[in-house]
This record gives sequence, structure tokens and C-alpha cells, in this order.
Amino acid sequence: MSVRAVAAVDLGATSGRVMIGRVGDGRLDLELVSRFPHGSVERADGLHWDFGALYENVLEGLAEAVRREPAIESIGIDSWAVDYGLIAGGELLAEPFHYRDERTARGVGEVHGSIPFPELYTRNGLQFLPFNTLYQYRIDERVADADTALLIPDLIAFLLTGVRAAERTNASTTGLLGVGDGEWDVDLATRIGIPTRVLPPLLDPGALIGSLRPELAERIGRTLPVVAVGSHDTASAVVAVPLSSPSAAYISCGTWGLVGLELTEPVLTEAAREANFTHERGVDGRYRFLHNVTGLWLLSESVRAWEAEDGASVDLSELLVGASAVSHQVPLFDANDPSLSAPGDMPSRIAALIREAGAAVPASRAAFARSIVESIAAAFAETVRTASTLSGREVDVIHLVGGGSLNALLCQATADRAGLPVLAGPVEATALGNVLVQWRALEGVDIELEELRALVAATHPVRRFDPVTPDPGRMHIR
Ligand code: LFR
Repeated sequence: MSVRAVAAVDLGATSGRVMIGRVGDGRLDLELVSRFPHGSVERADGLHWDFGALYENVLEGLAEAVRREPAIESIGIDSWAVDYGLIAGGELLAEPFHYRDERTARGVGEVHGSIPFPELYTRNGLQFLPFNTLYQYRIDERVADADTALLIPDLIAFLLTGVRAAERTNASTTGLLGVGDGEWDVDLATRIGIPTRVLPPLLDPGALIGSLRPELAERIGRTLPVVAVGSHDTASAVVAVPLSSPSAAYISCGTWGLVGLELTEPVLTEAAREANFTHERGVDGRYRFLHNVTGLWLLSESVRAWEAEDGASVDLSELLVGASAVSHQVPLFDANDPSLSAPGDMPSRIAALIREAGAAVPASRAAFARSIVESIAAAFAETVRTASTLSGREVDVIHLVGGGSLNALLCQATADRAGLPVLAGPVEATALGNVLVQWRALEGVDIELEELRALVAATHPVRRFDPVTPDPGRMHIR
């Protein structure tokens, strides 16, 4: 076995990255090639992604990756879920909408009018999120003009290769895949008025999508294959969770905290529906049985508001040092309150929730940040307990991966509130998962997910946070 190199494009809600991954001979590492900020842009018809800039950054990053490492053998792309671009005659019809655009509420009403949510859940197994793609398609008039709808990683793969395909892990977040068979639910699409011609052929992670179009091969420097990975970022992240026990829970924590378990069978109970637990498709046909908790979004949006107020930058790590030093009790609020979903003045909205609950709003920014971190941790712990009850698995450890794993205050608070050890890292789980699935495809041999995870565990040591018990201060924070 020798070391092989691949390029991973990993697009989060606030920044994108291109990385070189090197795997083989016991080695698994990443080299950051480029990191670029991106986010929402307000247009006349609502909130969008600046897709043109995003795509340009991806191309530049790939060209730089090949310059640095000419031995790169393939490209894999992952991003946030649910959002899409519409194609007609090979052209992108319009800039993709951002899932935080508030227009989707109408789509929810119309879809549930045709298919009540309990029936929908038995078909697609998906938690209710107002931005699930099927609600967006329902009210997007441009769908009628489109011949294909492609989720963001599939859209980029199409622009790179000319091949239209839907990678299955991300396709499951549309709400239009059957939870049991992982195929398009054509009957469901038809009932809610989505033309089935827009649904492209499905591919599994590891499959070849196509080769770079000649003009892009020239720009990037080589003809390379684009390989399907777990193109939903959370699916890639879960590949690289070094699960240390069959009863381990995971939290993939970036903008969102995706909290749950990996299962081989769905849990389509009424209790799971009521708890709003999802069955997103994982790599190798696993189920990501999880619930979305609002994650670092609450902190990043607060920092953005404070920066606007000060007209100067606010250092998040300094803020967290201050938050860790707060020794008095801080109030908790519901991190998943829908009022916190849209971009905007986050501190005011959080303060309104705290006031509504009859508590005093923290006076300093440090105490305010502590309140946010404790509230996220409380939601994480509660969701782990629910996942355990619903699945019948006695969770014994929590793996926390992604950007949140660097936040020691959050990791400790999660351990304390869950009463379980938290194993933090790797921080770049998503890019590692992307790289590992490409590597496995290149090797062309059967390698179990567990072996991939063993390689992560051997190369990326975790940081352990044991619950500090008893912690009366924390237990009584209300
Ligand atoms: C995380 C994530 C979540 C999805 C949300 C919106 O980046 O992909 O899994 O629910 O973004 O797409």
C-alpha cells in the first residue's frame, strides 16, 4: 500500500475549504490549500448564496491543490444539505436560495396539506425542518422551467463534469427518498406536484461521477475524476467519527450540532417522530439517526452583531476565555427556538427569550456567551438522552467532532450536563470523511467503515472531557 493523494472540497455555511488529503501506510492527514468565507446575500426575492463566488473559489482552490500536489488522483465535494440549483438546457437558472430564507413556511403548509406530516414521516423518516428541500421545491416557480434539480455538491460536480447525478446521503435530506429503500419516492413527488424529471439518477458514495470537462482540466492543470463522497457534510463527518463503542453517540458541531447515533435499521416510531428525530442516509447504507440542534450559529451571529455595534472585530477565543471565567449562574434558553433561525441581531433575540422566561439578561458579553454555550450544551445533553431512549441503546460516551470540538467550555459543559465523557475531535472530521471515501474508492477493495474509523483514531488523538460531578452550580442553572 502506498500513500495516495486526493482533493477534498468542503463547504460549510460560513466558509469553504479545499484540502489535500494523503492516505496510506498508516497515514491520514490533511493539508489546507485554501479557505474562503462565504455566506448569504440578500436579493430582491430573498436570501441566496453567492454561488458564482463560491464556484470560482472552488476552481481556484482545486488549481492550487494540483499545483502543490501533482499526484492528486481524484476530487470529492461535500457541503451543507437541502439547498439546490435548477438546470435548464445545461445552464443554472438562478442563484440558489439559502435555506434560512423565510419563504419556505408557505411550502410547509402546502405540502402538509397534501400529505400530513405523520404520513410523510413514515415515507421519508425525516425530521421536520422548515427548509427541507421538498418544501422549497413546492413553492419554487422555477422548478417548472427546469429539467434537473441538483443539490449544491451535485451542482458543482455537474459544472465540473457535465454529469447529472444525485449522491444518496445528501439526496436523503430532500425528503423525497424512501426511508426504507433509499430510492426516489416518485409517488410522493407526484402527489406534491414536483415533476419527477427533475430528480437525477442516484449514486452511492464511492461511485465515479465523471471526469473534469476539458476546459476545466486545463484550468485546474489535470484531467481528474470527480468521485461521489458522503456529499452531505454531516455524512462525511460521521464517517470520520472514531466511534469507540457501539453505543457511542456523536455530535457533529459546526453551525449546527447534529446529535445522534449511527444505526443499521430505522426507528420509525411515533415517539421518534414526536421527538423530531431524522433518518438521514449515511455512507454504506447506515442511518444517521439524529436531531438538529442549533450550534455555533448562536455564537457566530452574536459576534457578528457585536462587531457591527462596535465597528471593530470581536475575538471569539477571548470571549470564550471570559465566558469560562464566569462563576455565577447564567440563564438558559431554548437553543432551538425558531426565532433564532434567521440571520440578524442574535443578542436581542436571545435576550427576548431570556426575558420571556422571567430571568435576568446577563450584563456582560462574557456572561452572555456563557449563557449561549450552556444552552447549547443543555440541548446537546437532552438530545443524547432522547436518542438513547428512542433507540434503546445505553449511550456510554459522546464523540464531539467539527469546529465545536475546539471549544473546551462547550465540550466540558456537554460532558457535565450529559453525565458522560466527551471525546473531542477530530476538528476536520468532514474533510477527513470526504478524503477517506475517495481513498477507499481508489483502492477499489472492500474496506469497512470501522477500518476507516480505526485509521482516524490512530492518527487523530481525541481530547477527553470527563463529567465533573456533582456540579450543583451547573445542575441548577435555570
Ligand atoms: C450542517 C448541515 C445539517 C443540515 C444543515 C442545513 O452543515 O448540513 O446537517 O441540516 O446543515 O443544510
